[in-house]
Amino acid sequence: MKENFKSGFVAIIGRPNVGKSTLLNRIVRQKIAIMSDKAQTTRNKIQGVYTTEDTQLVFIDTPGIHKPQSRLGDFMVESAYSAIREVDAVIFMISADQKRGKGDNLIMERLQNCDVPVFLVINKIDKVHPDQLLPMIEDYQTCMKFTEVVPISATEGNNVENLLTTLEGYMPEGPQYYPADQVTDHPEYFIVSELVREKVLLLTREEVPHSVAVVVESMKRDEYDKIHIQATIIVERSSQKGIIIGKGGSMLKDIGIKARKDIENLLGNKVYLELWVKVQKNWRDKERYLQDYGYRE
Ligand code: GDP
Ligand code: K
Ligand code: MG
Repeated sequence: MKENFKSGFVAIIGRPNVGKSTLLNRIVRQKIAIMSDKAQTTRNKIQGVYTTEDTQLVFIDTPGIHKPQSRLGDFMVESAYSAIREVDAVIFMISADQKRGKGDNLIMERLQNCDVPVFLVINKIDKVHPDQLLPMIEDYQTCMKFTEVVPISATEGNNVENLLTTLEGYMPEGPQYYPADQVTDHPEYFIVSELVREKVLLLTREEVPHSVAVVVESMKRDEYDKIHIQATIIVERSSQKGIIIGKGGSMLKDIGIKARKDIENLLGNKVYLELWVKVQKNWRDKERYLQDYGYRE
């Protein structure tokens, strides 16, 4: 263990769409958590690792807290709360352009009993007038005591450096868990599947809801260093399959082109991406499918 090295795990928790994944991506400067303007796109805990000379912060991006609607929903909420118990600090993120809601109150109820530092991070300050911040901070401070309050803009990058320095100050002495050049400990399979799923949600908009999963079946490198990937998009209804394939396969082609670009950037290799679409009724309510698709640890 390096002399005086500090390290710790930091959970990012907050209502859907406040910008948790955006912040994580900015911090690790690489696209690892998928971003979308739809709620609940992040299903698993995704870790981003930020390493400096003397500190390592390991971030956990949690699925949004919301009312569970299926067993997958239950799992997502549980996963968010279990993250709180394993960490050295918690970022409770809110959005500057949103009023405090039930979801926020629910989260704060849970956070009140937690014995690690809790930082109130107000994101999207680029969207509001600075005068709006103080009343907002005061309002939240009536609910619970925060270690520090840090306003940021995850998309613009405002004050993100300051947030990192602040967090570093609260980390205990500890080992460097991951090599300095590693930004995530998730297998590439998972990240690739998330990138494909992001494109499906992005391009199909409201027509294909969250009942979509992507499984990477294989990833092989050929003699020219090109990576061949086979992935299956799983939907619940055949009508959704039709939408994803599109007229003459045009939608699936678009999804493939966009996902391939991101995957090539991520892996630094040329990629050949083969996509399949499969109907699997009610997979969200079947525990064993959750296991198969990696939503259980
Ligand atoms: P999550 O559900 O909390 O992970 O939220 P995302 O990171 O997926 O972000 C949800 C939406 O908010 C996306 O469209 C982001 O581009 C947008 N967003 C995130 N951070 C900011 C910010 O600082 N300013 C603005 N204007 N938009 C942001
Ligand atoms: K989101
Ligand atoms: Mg997210």
